[in-house]
Amino acid sequence: MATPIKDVVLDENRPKTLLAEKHADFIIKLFHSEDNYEFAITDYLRMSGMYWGLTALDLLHKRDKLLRVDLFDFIKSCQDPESGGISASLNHDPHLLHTLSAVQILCMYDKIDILDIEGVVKYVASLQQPDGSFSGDKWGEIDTRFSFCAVATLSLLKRMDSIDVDKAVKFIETCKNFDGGFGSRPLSESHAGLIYCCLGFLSITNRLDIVDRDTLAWWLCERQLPSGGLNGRPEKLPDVCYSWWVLSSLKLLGRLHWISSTDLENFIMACQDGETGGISDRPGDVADPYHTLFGLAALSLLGYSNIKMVNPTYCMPQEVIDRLGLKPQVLA
Ligand code: GRG
Ligand code: ZN
Repeated sequence: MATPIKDVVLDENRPKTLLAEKHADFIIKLFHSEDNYEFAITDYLRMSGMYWGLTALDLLHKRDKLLRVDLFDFIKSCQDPESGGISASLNHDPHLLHTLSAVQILCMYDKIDILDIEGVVKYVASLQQPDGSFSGDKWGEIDTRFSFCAVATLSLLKRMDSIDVDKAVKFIETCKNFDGGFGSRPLSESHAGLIYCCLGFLSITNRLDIVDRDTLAWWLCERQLPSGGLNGRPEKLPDVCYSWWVLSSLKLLGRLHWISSTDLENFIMACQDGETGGISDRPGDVADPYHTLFGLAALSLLGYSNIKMVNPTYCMPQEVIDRLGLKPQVLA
């Protein structure tokens, strides 16, 4: 039976070029909107939100437009002195996702020393389970996202020695599916976001050899729809964030050329908001910093001029990864 396709149609009057200035203004405005309702209700994802915004701004060569020293005080105050983990915001529980985001931001600004680094290392190591997997926090949810967050954080800190890497790899291997993809746990459905997490994990641990390369690359390139956009799994609508999760995965597999870059570029451009700036999941939807970062990062992988080169494993500027001397694995 054929797989039903859900897609969108791009409007003739859609934006066709990159609205870089507008996107920078959109991000900067978000950093100055502490008093509004939306800011208040997104407290639970503040640290990752800051990583999305600051990375987007940096990729646009506009980092200097936002000089706020209180950012670093805020990050420092989110580190829990007891566990060493970092939370999304003040008075929240520490979590691996926000620990990684904080470490990513501080690496980008070369300010990692403001943290208690031993505390972070101890926190990440404490979340590894006997089967090699990682829980996201002390409450115990297991997910391949957290395996990625753990090794991304520790590799940025050059402390991979603090966990059992072989066991961590074995757990990821148990999440591999018949279609070459990976899910959140053993026997879970393949999903592009989790495929990125598992390939990013294997790139950092230098174990991309365990991947069924062409089976997976085929599944990934099948995510492209007639609109040019990519979905995260069969029968789903296209969404700009999958431009990153799918494309970075194809890049790690050395198969970026298996999708049409012109069609994807058209789709991402069509998701820009010409009035407010920013990029949304689909044309006409409300823009947000998450889709703005992943749209820009995908354009960077496509070689778009005027956007800094992004690293496909860490989703950080390549120049930062080079400065740290990291060489995550990428298949030729
Ligand atoms: C440093 C870039 C970076 C990432 C950190 C958090 C994380 C690691 C990656 C997230 C990966 C991701 C997007 C996982 C998706 C999880 C999931 C099963 C989402 C379900 O999505 P739906 O059903 O969306 O809401 P679709 O598009 O499938 O309809
Ligand atoms: Zn999305």
